Amino acid sequence: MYRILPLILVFFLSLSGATIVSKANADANSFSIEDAVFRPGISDRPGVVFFKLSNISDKDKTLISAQSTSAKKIEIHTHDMKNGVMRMRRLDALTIDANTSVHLKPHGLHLMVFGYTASEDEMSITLHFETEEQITFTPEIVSYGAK
Ligand SMILES: [Cu+2]
Repeated sequence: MYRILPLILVFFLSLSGATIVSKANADANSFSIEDAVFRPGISDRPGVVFFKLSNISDKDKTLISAQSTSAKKIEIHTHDMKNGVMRMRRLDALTIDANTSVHLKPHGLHLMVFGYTASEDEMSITLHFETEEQITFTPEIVSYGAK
């Protein structure tokens, strides 16, 4: 009996895991991600992620967070001009209107990656939306100096 119980638990855990995966696959139909690039920071400075995020659904979608198992924290940032100086500012959320795209690019919107641990050659990032939809992508890792 004591041996069977953990097995049953594992079975139910894997069942719920499977549900999450299929939901994520279905949700992936609402979005497309193109030209995703991750530039790790030099030494322990934060890195940045750029990509084009398209909302290919008929409803507005709001990005509320991003995470990666290879980073301590990922924030949504934009740039503002203040007194003639370009400054980064953290956003709590980023809405992509129905059937439009946003471009995360240098000097504009970006994801800021803190505490990147380059333990593997690839990094996957999961975006979480207000609707509980999520999409995972793997940006190309490009170091500074490279183009
Ligand atoms: Cu930033």
